[in-house]
Amino acid sequence: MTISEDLNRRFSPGPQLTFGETADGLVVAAIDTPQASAALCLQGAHVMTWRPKTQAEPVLWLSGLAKPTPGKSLRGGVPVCWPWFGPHATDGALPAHGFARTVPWRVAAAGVLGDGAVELALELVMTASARGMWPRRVRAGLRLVIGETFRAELTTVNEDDAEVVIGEALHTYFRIGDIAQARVRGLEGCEYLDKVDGGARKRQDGAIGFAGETDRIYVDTKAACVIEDDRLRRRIHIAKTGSRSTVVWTPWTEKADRMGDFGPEGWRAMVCVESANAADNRVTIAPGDNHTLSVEYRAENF
Ligand code: TA6
Repeated sequence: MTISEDLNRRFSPGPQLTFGETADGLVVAAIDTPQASAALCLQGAHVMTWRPKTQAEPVLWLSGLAKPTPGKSLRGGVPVCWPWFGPHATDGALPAHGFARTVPWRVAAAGVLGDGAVELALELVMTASARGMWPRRVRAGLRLVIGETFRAELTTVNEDDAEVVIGEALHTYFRIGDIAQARVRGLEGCEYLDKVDGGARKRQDGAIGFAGETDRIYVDTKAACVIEDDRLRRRIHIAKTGSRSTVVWTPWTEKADRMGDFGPEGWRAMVCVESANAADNRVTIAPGDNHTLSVEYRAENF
């Protein structure tokens, strides 16, 4: 019996959630209900796509070049950044944004809720290489509830006998019609670190519009955000709990070309609005305690 056959036997509630495998043996899950369709790769607990049936276009952006590959993260969807955000604080040889998005995760539970949404509980598998990077007795779990809205809850459990400090983000790529005709509201007046200007501390004046590479960590904010998309004529509502930072990023053309995995002009059709705990807002978790960062996404046509 293959891994996906075993997962279907143990966890598939029916055609709403089925498991398959790539040629490289990576497990992918397909969700298809009257409310939405979605796909995720078990490696990295990486949701790749989500399209509510009310939407002509997916709400998550995924590079046309994205292909699940062992040990590599995918450009797009919802990368899980954990147990640090951005470059490692002391060891530049370690992967940016931590290891969670490139290690295996296991299915702990799955089912269909009363409202028809598909629920999945995934657990990070701490590999020897991950433990080598971060020798702490700490568990990570991701609960997903996928229907007309999208909910994700990233929980960290500290089973160690000392406190642990983590950085984290749901590094979500949202699909928009054209970055030059979109803006982000909700962070007006918030302080941010401008990574395009040497990390300078600034304060947001008005809505966030885009005319070039933009890479900002908004700190000390619990605010919900809205992406207003004039081209696709829709708003994407982003609510969060357990998160004090919001990262807003577009690579624009030069950086996207250097990164090489956005596909032709792919950067025009995406913006990252990442619910995080980064920079000043890293989270300290006492021994035996836990912490959850959660998001809820909803698309609304206008
Ligand atoms: O969240 C924005 C950011 O930190 C950018 O600086 C850029 O590095 C982006 O994440 C993508 O990082 P990745 O490691 O996925 O290529």
